[in-house]
Amino acid sequence: YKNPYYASGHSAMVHLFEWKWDDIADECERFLGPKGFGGVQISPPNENLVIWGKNRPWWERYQPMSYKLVTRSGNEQQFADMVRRCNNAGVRIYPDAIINHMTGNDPENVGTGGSTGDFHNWQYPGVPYGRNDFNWPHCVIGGNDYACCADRVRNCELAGLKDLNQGTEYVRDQIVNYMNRLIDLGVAGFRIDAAKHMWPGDLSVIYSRLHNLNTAHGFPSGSRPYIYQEVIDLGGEAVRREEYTSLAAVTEFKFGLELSNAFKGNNQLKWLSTWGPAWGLLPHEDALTFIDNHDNQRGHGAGGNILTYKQAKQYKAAIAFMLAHPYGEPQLMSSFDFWDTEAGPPMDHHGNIISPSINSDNTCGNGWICEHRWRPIYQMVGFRNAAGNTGVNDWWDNGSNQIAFCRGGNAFVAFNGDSWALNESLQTCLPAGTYCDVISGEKSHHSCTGKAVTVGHDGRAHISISPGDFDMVLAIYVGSESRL
Ligand code: AAO
Repeated sequence: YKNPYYASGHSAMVHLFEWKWDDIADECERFLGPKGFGGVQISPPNENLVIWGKNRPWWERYQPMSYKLVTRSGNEQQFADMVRRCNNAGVRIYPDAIINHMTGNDPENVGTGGSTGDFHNWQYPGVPYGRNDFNWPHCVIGGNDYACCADRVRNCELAGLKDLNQGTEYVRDQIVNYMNRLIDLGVAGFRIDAAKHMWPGDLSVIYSRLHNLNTAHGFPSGSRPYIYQEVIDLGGEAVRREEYTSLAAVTEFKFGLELSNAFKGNNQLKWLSTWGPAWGLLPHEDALTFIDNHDNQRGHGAGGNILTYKQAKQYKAAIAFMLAHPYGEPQLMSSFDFWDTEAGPPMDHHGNIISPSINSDNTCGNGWICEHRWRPIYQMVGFRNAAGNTGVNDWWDNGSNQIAFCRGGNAFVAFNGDSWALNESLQTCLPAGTYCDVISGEKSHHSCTGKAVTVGHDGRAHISISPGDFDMVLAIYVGSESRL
């Protein structure tokens, strides 16, 4: 469950938060596949409660009404079409699986697929679920429970959301059937929402009953789904992430916190020479890594103190470090613009999601940020693919916030987080030649639109990044030569 089964030569996953299936299919073909992205995390594909009372907030999708594949993102046929087209483009699909709970006690009770419910009586006829399928006696997780009481974290309701009992065979069957339908349609794995709130033993049974990935979609026979479980563990809680790593991968929330801290200037970049488990992070193969996610970019979940698209220069540098470094399985966030932390995606007055528009410089419009289309970000996916499974070598730092390292003999990156210029002759480990920095520009007609770096026969090159530069990063790799 720890192999994402990316197509060869592809890496890194992007969360296309609240995107429509048709738009994701287009994006796989026109951008993600050609740029070498490995996969897409999609918003929950199953029917959710429609919440007009809060003007269709983004979080209505975390309140399931049934396992019918009908949401604002599209219907079952559009879902199937997206998975097929993305797999053909070499891009895998990972749905967000909401299997811990159903809805809260909202006064509205109709879902995106037309299912209704009677929440005060735990009735969800669209599945169907009834009172016996939920944990009993009824209780709600309190803020103090996280520190003391693992049983309450798992048996009581998260934020008042009706808490399914995954210990019963009937509930397991409904969940397994739902996930297997998605696997048969060609998905490569799942994010397990709120995994902390489910018993590892129950999850283990559910995972063991999942089908192998569909060979008709290009997966090797016998492939198990890639599973990454959402467990927020910054330390000091009754439930620990290690309880889940024997089952599958886990979201590593310390990763984004530490890198945000460093790239905001609160911890010197030179310390990143030991980046990885030495920082208290999970073992490499257990960690799904990211800077921000859809919760903490807006103060939900592990909240606050995280770099997001709103601090673009530092954010791009933190993302570049994540993609340049071999540790972890990186995931990128692709957001819609927001100020109101509860607001849903760009939508018309019927509540239909408005598609992103695509500008000539690759960026998006119509209220979509599309961080994954920012040049320094997508170019670093290319860097990661060129680096392959090499390690970090030839680490250099100035004793402060200027750092640089190589990935084998294929790729070189430098960062300047100091308030003075980086101007050094450094070992790049690359064959002699002239390379285009993929951060300040790109290769175009045998020349560079940004900085050009000339590597000598000893592998050394003059590297300069001044504090006034648009980005604090410089990156070159075998493949970014100005002439080939
Ligand atoms: C909505 C309304 C609620 C209403 C509810 C039911 O907002 O007012 O009661 O409906 O009617 C999302 C939204 C929720 C929304 C929900 C359903 O975020 O606001 O509720 O949809 O529509 C915990 C869970 C974690 C969860 C996170 C939000 O452990 O699994 O809360 N994330 C996922 C999704 C998320 C989604 C759900 C789960 C539900 O990613 O989008 O909710 O499907 C501590 C614990 C964490 C805990 C947080 C927040 O964190 O460790 O496990 O996350 O508290 O309660 C420091 C600490 C850090 C701590 C944090 C906050 O940073 O270091 O550990 O402070 O105290």
